[in-house]
Amino acid sequence: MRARIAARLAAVVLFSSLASVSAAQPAEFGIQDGNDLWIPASQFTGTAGWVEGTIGYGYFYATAVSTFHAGLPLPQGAYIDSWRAFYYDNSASDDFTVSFLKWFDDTTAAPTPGAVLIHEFTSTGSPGLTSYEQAEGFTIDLRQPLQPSVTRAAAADFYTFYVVMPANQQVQFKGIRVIWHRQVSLAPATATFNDVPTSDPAFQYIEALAASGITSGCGSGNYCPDANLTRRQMAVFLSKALGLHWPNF
Ligand SMILES: [Ca+2]
Repeated sequence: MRARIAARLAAVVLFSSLASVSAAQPAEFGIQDGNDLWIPASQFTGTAGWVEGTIGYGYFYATAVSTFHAGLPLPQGAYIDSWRAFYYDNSASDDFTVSFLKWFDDTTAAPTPGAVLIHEFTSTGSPGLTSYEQAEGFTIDLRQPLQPSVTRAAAADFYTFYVVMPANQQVQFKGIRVIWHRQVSLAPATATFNDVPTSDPAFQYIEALAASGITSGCGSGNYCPDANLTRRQMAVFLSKALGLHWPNF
């Protein structure tokens, strides 16, 4: 029994030390965590079908000059730290091209989808198996060009990666990795609560809580920023913020 307790204590100590180590690293939530989104070439659809290549596992090429798109499924306010395209270019005459685009609906009587080019990369020469990284620093905004009065139903913007492939087996494409993280939304211009002016050091965060329906303040147009939080209020804040709790199945 004593050995078992000792083992359990050792496990607790080990777990505690692991916890203290991981405390210095980002957790799988919050605004510091880098999320890793992998979009394989097989998810890109376009003017021709892919052929799986023989050079490296999971590389694809096109049998005719072709263009391919893949959507970027990120939420509003997601911050793109960087993206990396994995490709194979061993052709002196043909190259691999990838673009990062933002698309939006035209609102005129003859609507035509529009696009804004955010970044484009084209390989050159015959470097062989390689990849390209683009540091982005870009916030996903699904409201433009209709902001700030856009409604959720009217937000038609989306982002894509756009790949142009030559008809050459010596140019192949594997996929794109996107690193992104969450952000707290920017502070609004005017204050919601009488007692939390725009100059308050927590203004941005209190406004974000109010805008997302987590709190409506303490009454009479106030938030009571220096009041104590009860366990009752803590439960409401956490449950609303995390969408708690649906049972597993
Ligand atoms: Ca080339």
